[in-house]
Parts: sequence; structure tokens; C-alpha cells
Amino acid sequence: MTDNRDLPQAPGPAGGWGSMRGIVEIFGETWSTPASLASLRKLNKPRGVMCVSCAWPKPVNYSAFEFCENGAKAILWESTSQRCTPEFWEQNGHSVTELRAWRDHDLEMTGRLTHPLRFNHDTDRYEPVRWEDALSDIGARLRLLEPDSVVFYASGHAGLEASYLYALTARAFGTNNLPQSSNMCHETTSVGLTKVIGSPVGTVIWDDLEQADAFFFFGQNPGSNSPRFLHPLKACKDRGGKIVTFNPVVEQGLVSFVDPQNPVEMLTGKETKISDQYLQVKAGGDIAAILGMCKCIVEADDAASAAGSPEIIDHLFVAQHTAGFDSFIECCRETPWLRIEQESGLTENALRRAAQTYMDADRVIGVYGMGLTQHVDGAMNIAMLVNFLLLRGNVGRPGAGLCPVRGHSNVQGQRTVGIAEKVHLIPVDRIKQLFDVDTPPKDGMAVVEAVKALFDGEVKAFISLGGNLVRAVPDQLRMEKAWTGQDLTVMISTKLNRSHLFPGRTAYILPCLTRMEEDLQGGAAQAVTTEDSFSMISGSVGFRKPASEQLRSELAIVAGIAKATLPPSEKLKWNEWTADYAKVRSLIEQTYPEDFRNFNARMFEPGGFYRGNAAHERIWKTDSGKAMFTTPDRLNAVGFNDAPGRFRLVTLRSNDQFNTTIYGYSDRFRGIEGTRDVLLMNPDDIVEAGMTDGDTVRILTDASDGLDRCLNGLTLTAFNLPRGTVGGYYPECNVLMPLSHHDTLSGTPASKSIPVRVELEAN
Ligand SMILES: Nc1nc2c(c(=O)[nH]1)N[C@H]1C(S)=C(S)[C@@H](COP(=O)(O)OP(=O)(O)OC[C@H]3O[C@@H](n4cnc5c(=O)[nH]c(N)nc54)[C@H](O)[C@@H]3O)O[C@H]1N2
Ligand SMILES: Nc1nc2c(c(=O)[nH]1)N[C@H]1C(S)=C(S)[C@@H](COP(=O)(O)OP(=O)(O)OC[C@H]3O[C@@H](n4cnc5c(=O)[nH]c(N)nc54)[C@H](O)[C@@H]3O)O[C@H]1N2
Ligand SMILES: [Mo]
Repeated sequence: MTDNRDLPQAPGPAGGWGSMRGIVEIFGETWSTPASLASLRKLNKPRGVMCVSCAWPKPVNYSAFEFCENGAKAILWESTSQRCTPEFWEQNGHSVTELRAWRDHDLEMTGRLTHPLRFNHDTDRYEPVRWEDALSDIGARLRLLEPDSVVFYASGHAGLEASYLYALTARAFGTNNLPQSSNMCHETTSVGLTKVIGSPVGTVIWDDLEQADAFFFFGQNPGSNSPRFLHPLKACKDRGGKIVTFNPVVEQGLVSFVDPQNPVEMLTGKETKISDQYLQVKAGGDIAAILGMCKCIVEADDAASAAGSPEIIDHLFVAQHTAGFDSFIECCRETPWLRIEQESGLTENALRRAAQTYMDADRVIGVYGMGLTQHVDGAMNIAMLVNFLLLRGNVGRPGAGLCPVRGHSNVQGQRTVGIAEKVHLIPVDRIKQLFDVDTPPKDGMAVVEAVKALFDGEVKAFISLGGNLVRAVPDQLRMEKAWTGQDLTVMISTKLNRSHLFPGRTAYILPCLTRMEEDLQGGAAQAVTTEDSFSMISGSVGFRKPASEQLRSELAIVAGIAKATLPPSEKLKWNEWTADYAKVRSLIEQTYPEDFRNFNARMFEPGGFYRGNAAHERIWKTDSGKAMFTTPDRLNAVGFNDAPGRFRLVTLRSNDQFNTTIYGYSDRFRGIEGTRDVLLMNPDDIVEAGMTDGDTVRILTDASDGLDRCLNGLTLTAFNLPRGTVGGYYPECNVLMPLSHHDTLSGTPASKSIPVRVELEAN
């Protein structure tokens, strides 16, 4: 059990020269042109390009370089001068079967896709095809299928305009099967947070970051995944604020930071300490950890009331705004410290210190990411964080609130404009009125349901607007097999990835522009829009020369598929919309007038325009009309029992990847270089297992569904982790995740606690 009085060691600060080197390495490696540097200057500025990496918001007062190491990597990765042309298949003779042995990194290193491609089963290769032939064949094949046997997946890249039309296309075709990458990510937030505070998204905005006295981090890693967040964190420290982190892994960005935009800091190497206290909670142990802190708060409030001193709990807020308080504080009082310590892996002392920091702060922001959402009881994790914040009225007032950090740059926005499988989220009357389209009455499938239906042979076609679903989902090997059994697979992509290597009976890859590239329609440059984690909507104008003349915009491709598939209708003006995206924005405004008032006029406001959020105003759109305290019925979120030899496997992102896109093999912040084939384990666990650091091991999933899942050839690596928690990389470990292992409420795959055993591999 760790007390963590002293911050654990980790190699070098986040930011600083290391981040510059990280950028230069990619810059060199992908042979980008110096024009790429010009591109970086335009990032996240009004009338510039909104970053294609994460969903972190853009400040109103931006700096000269409003980007981070990983944003730069993402941009440079897409602006590579390498091209994956038809010759890659024809002359170089690469077959799909051969490419299956390639690593994800090497597939994407082939460069930008340049031509629409159709798979030829006889030659085992993709071949170029004319756009018109591809689209009309896709349309003809879709028309033969039952609408509900077709799935329209979206990864969170595409802008609001293309996404809105994509959702419309699926509904006009006759299905609500619109799963999205957030089903594997923050769906726990969309469902879990809505249940307790009536908001599917976070409640904080930029101003709140600047006013907070303390940040409490749970399972979110800003150093790698949202590095621009480190600037407001540093500002919080500069004004004397506190940061407390709960994470099984010591993440460097949460330990210390050198601001790469500050010349003095860069030259002197002056670091800012980020976390005042770092608590290495067991994977899945946050419910107990937060309950421990709440117990201290209840105790302090009881003592204050006995002594007649000012109250610690905001009782007025609790009475006016919440329900479920009594049962929750009874649970806090009754749960013994012994159980809290066992389940969290943290000491009472450490939790008391953290609780004191919380009580000393007037305004607290609770930040979270995949460390809370990707568990079997992920929704309970979130409800527990809400309990913690509600106790002192830390939701819906300046400087306080919930800050779930979203993943893809437009993942939140796609949901806002209709990429949703649930009918109750859709303004069906407006869709009917605008387009004469009847939204099908039956809910569609989210990712896990769609994959299950695919395994059961019920899905006949998958269209993918971005992403690499075959690689990102659980039970990857079953997925690869099932994916090829489909009548039709259509992937709208920028680069080659593993999903392309499992073609359906008819399979197309349709290459698209990225947001960096100039999108000319009828001679006029088009802008697109995205929504960030703080519900701010920003316009983005691409300016780079497209990687190939053959590329089409995502919107044009979606409209092309729609036109080829759906019966003609006066109200579905695909050509007009493709020629002028402002018309699509008007439709978005007409469909969601509260969110998108004066959309076209406001899209270039600095920092974006705010879509608004009721919970931010303390209006709770829950069943009870109140913010809900939730009493936990268990103290960990993992959904299985501990057993001898059973570990909790956390699947991690390195600093050198964006999801399934692997930039390289340097996880600099964690000191892991040159390989991703590692299993990280606590040194005492290694000894207890009778193994040695450096051994070659295999991981086996410890599930009882009768299926064997195994990953071989990993180097056992002693690592600073709580006992019983082991770590490996996503997506390599996805072969180990059972599809059925997901958040109970929302279906989000539980990628942060997979029950596994570890075995020595025979040498
Ligand atoms: N460079 C880069 N940026 C990205 C991405 C990327 O892959 N690379 N991905 C994007 C996407 S789609 C997303 S969703 C976000 C993801 O960003 P994050 O939400 O930061 O996701 P992860 O890195 O998967 O995990 C977050 C942290 O949770 C910790 N953790 C694991 N289990 C637990 C637990 O039980 N409790 C607690 N308290 N912590 C735990 C892990 O150690 C890790 O530090 O980032 C986005 N940004
Ligand atoms: N074990 C485990 N599994 C996980 C996770 C985990 O933490 N652990 N995280 C989950 C999470 S949070 C997420 S979001 C999912 C991610 O799942 P996905 O969103 O499906 O996967 P990505 O890796 O983001 O998709 C990468 C591909 O997108 C395409 N692409 C890139 N840019 C663009 C663009 O601008 N337009 C289009 N059309 N295509 C583009 C490229 O072809 C690239 O190969 O994975 C989930 N899976
Ligand atoms: Mo994500």
C-alpha cells in the first residue's frame, strides 16, 4: 500500500526540450516539407485549422504556437510526403495477406492514400477504381440489404457538416445504427453523467480553469493526451492552487512540466511541479478512494457542526439542488477504513491529506478520462466523482465543475449533430419537417452491440467514416474473422490501417482530405466546424495542397454515397450541400436552434462559441430534476473478484501514438524505448510470481466464457505500479479483451481492468 508522501520518480519533465525533440523526430521521419511548420502556426487560431488530434479547447487569447507535441505529431503525420499509391499494390506486389504481418506503424508509414480502391479477391490486392463506379456500386449493394443489417460507424474526426449528413443518410436509409468511437471512450460519460446531473458532457469552460483553486485528476493523462492542458495547470500552480492526482501509473505530465513556449523556462530548465500529491490507486480502485475522501469530509462536517464552526458540506446547495444525500453519507460513515484501504490500495493517511486539500479549496474541478470510464462499473466511478464534488457545491459555479477530457477532436460534436444510435436523442419532428425523413422508431446499435451482431452474422455491411474499428474493439481476432464475412465494407480513410486488411466480399477504401487540406467545392474554399471538450464550436479552414488530386472531402463522399443509395427527393439536396457547406450549417441550426443560433456568423469567434450547458447553470435535466448523489453498492469498478494469480490489466497509450496510429516506439515519459511488446509489473509481484525482470511472458485472459485469449512474446518489465495491477499497450492488448467485458450502464469496453494471468514463455 502506498502513502506517496514523496512524489514518485519518473524520467524528466513533460514539455521542455523532450517535446521539441519528439516533434523533430516525427518531422524528420515522415519527410514532411518545411511548409508543415507553417501549418503548425495556423493551428487552433481563429480562421486557422482546428487541431486534428485531441478535443482540448482553444483559448481566446492564443499564443504564437497554439499547439503541443502531440498535436504537431498528428499534423505532421498526416502531412507526410509519402504516398500509398496504386503502385504499392500493383508494382511492389504487396498482398493483403502479406500485409497482415506488418505492424500498425509500418502500414501507416506507407503514406497518404491517393486513390479510391476496390479489393480484388483473386489477386488479394486493392486496385484503383473510378469514384463514380465505386459510389454507384456501393449504392446498388446497400439497396439490396435490410437497413438494420447495415452499420454506419464514425470515428470522431469528421467535422459537424459531414457528420450531420452522415447521420441523415443512415436515417433516410432506414436505420439508427450509428455507433461512434465514443462508445469505446466517453459513452460512460454520455450515459452516466446524464443520469446523475442531466448533462452528457462536462460542465466547465475555459474561465473555470482560470479560477479553480484545485484540480483533482482521475485517470486522465494530459502530458500525452491533451498536452495543451498543462498550460492552465501550470497557471493554477503559479497562483498557488493545488493539484491532486489518482492514477496507478506515475504519468510524467502530472509530475512536472517545462513550458516549451516559455524561453526562460526552456533555457533554465525550470520545472513546475504539477501534482502536490500523487496517489497510485489500484486499477479500478477509485470508488473506494473517493469514498474515503468523502468519509473525511462528512466527519469534518460533523465535527464542525458539533463545535459550532462553519460547515464543511454546502448544506444549502445540497438541500436545494440534490437528492440521495442521506443514504450516501450513511454509506460514508459506515464503510470501514480497512475496506477502503484494501480496495483503493491507498492508506487512510494519504486519503485524509487529499480530502484536506479538497476542503481547503473553495473551487474545485474534477478531471477524468479513460481511467474512470473504461471499467465494468465505470458509470459508478463517475457518479462517485459527482458525489465528491456535490458535497461542497462544486458543480455549476465559477471555477468548479466536471471536466471529462474527450478524445477525438470532434467526437463530442458528432453526437451533438445526430451521430447517435438512440432515438430519444434525435429531434425526429424537425428531421421529418426539413427532409421528409422518418427516423426509424427502433434504437440502433452502439459499438459493442454492433460487433456482437457482426459475430452473430447479423451485420452485412459496415461503412466507416474514419477510424480503425477492427483494431480498436475488444476480441480483435474474432473481429478480424467476422469483418471479412460481410457483403460490403467501406472505409473512408486517410491512411492504410489494419481494418483495411480484412476486406468484406466487396470492399472499398475511399480516401479523403484531412482538415489541414484545402477543400475547394465549385471553386470556393469550404470551412468545416468542430466541437471541443468544453462545448465550444469553432470553424476550421484547410489550406494545404491536397495529398492527391483524387481525394474528396468527407462531406462529398458521404453525400456521394447517399445520392447513390437513396431514392431522389426534392428535400435531399446532396449536390447543393456539397457545393456550399454553409447550407449544411443552416440545416444544423434549423435542427438544433438552441445550440447553433447564428451558426454561420459565429463560427470564427476566438476560442469558439459556447453551445451552452444546463448543468453549468445548475439546471438538472435528470429524472428527479435534481443532481443525484449515488450510494455505491461495491467499492471497486472492475466487475470481477480477485483470485490468486489474477491481475488487473490496464491498457495504456504511449506518448508516441494516437489511438491505433503508432508514430514510433519511444514512450519517453515512461522510459520505455524501442518496443511496445512489454508487460509492466510491480517488482514485488514479479518476485512473487517466480519470474525475473526481462523474462519473456505471455498474458492469458482469465475469463470464464470458454474462449481462449492469449498474447505472446512480451518482455516482463519491472515498473512502478500498485501490486496486482499490470500494464500493456493498446491496441496490442485488444486480443485479450472479451467483448462482454464492458461498463454495465453504457457498454463502454472495460479496457482499464481486464482479468489476466501471466505465464513464462518457454524459451
Ligand atoms: N497523443 C495522443 N493523444 C490522444 C490520444 C492518443 O492516443 N494519443 N487519444 C485520444 C483519445 S480518443 C482519447 S479518449 C483520449 C484518452 O486520454 P486519457 O483519458 O488520458 O486515456 P488513457 O491514456 O487511455 O488513460 C488515462 C489514464 O488512466 C490511468 N488509469 C488506468 N486505470 C485507472 C484506474 O483504474 N483509475 C485511475 N484513477 N486511473 C487509471 C492510466 O494510467 C492513464 O494515465 O486522448 C486523446 N488524445
Ligand atoms: N484496449 C483499448 N482499446 C481501446 C482504447 C483503450 O484505451 N484501450 N481506447 C478506445 C478509444 S478511447 C477510442 S476513441 C477508440 C478509437 O478507435 P477509432 O477512432 O476507430 O480509431 P483511430 O485509431 O482513432 O483511427 C485511426 C484511423 O483513422 C483514419 N483517419 C485519420 N484521420 C482521419 C480523418 O481526418 N478522416 C478520416 N475519415 N479518417 C481519418 C486513418 O485511416 C487512421 O488509420 O479505441 C478504443 N479502444
Ligand atoms: Mo477516445
